[in-house]
Amino acid sequence: MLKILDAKVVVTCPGRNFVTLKITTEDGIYGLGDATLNGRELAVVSYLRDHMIPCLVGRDAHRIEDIWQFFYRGSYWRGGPVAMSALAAVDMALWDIKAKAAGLPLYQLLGGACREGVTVYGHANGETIEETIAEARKYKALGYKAIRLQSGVPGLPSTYGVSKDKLFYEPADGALPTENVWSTPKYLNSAPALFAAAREALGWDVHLLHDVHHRLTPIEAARLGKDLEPYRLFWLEDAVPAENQAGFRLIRQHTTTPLAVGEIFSGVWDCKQLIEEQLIDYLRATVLHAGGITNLRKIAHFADLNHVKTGCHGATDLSPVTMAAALHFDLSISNFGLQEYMRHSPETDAVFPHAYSFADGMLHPGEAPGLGVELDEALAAKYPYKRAYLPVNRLEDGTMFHW
Ligand code: CS2
Ligand code: MG
Repeated sequence: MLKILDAKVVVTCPGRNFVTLKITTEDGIYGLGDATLNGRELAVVSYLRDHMIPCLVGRDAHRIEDIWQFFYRGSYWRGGPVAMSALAAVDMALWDIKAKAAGLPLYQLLGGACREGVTVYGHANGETIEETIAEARKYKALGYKAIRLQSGVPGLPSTYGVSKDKLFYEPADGALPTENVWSTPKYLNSAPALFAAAREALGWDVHLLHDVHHRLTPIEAARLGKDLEPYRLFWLEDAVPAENQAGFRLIRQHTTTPLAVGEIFSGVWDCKQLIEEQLIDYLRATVLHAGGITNLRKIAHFADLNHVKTGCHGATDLSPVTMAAALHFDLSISNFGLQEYMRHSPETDAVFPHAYSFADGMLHPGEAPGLGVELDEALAAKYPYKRAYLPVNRLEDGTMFHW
């Protein structure tokens, strides 16, 4: 028995908001869990502080699966991004504790390493094709084997994934939602040219990816997939909003461009049909938003039965705690595909010192016991919460659209 004595939520904003759960046991061992939900952070803070922590104290920290089931089934109102992010934080912290108690890096408790390192992809973006390719060259020079390309759309003032700061991308940019403008015709006319130029400039020994960010209809996505086939993308991400999983059948009928989806998924029910019918190639679900390591392992094993690989989300709004947990998970599963790695800012890295490191296009979680991440609470306290929203998107005629 490793009795939970205390659990607390730390909110900090070293350039962007992060929500961290810290669970401490009677032996003094503590574990960390990330509970950050970009733009809705305080909802998860309350879900943890007001509803979950009172039920945590006094339980045996070793009983991870039982505690997971207690909070999943016991909440009655199952699933969704707030509850599953909160549950994920508890789960990450308990796995951190268990591995620290065993004196092992977490991946060793998850079955050990299936590979030498975790191949990651970086984000190259620019206002123009030329600027985007120049950024991509920098990532190639850094040793990345896979690079996501996002470029400005001629005729639009801004678009997803194109940021002022080229190395640290943070979309939550306003105390109230900023309004972006979108045009699918302008986008569809410009995207293929980006990849034609990219293959010309970068060659074929680097994986190229692209994030549509939920903005097409299935037939538009089918057209884009066909247009991009000559450039052999590693994946085309979030081609359409995925609430209607059957919508992916139409895309699949028209194109062989590999499809990735799932960074906003809360669990297996968001992707069961996508996986069973092999409507996607990569599942983007994360340790943070899909209910923790306990849940994501089950989903990954189910995906493995259907030729679907993992491709965990790893944007800046997932803290280094999630990045570390993802790396232990990625190292330990057989159907690993690719890991997103949007570097955090130096301020964030100072608040969350960590053992994971980058070399030769891969990240490794390191050999520190547990997740291998710390939380500098004194430094965290210097960055108070600062409300920030993700943008919203309207079509040129003002119609509300997907961001
Ligand atoms: C994006 C994210 O990294 C990605 O693939 O979809 O940047 C996403 O926009 C943010 O995580 C939203 O908070
Ligand atoms: Mg994405």
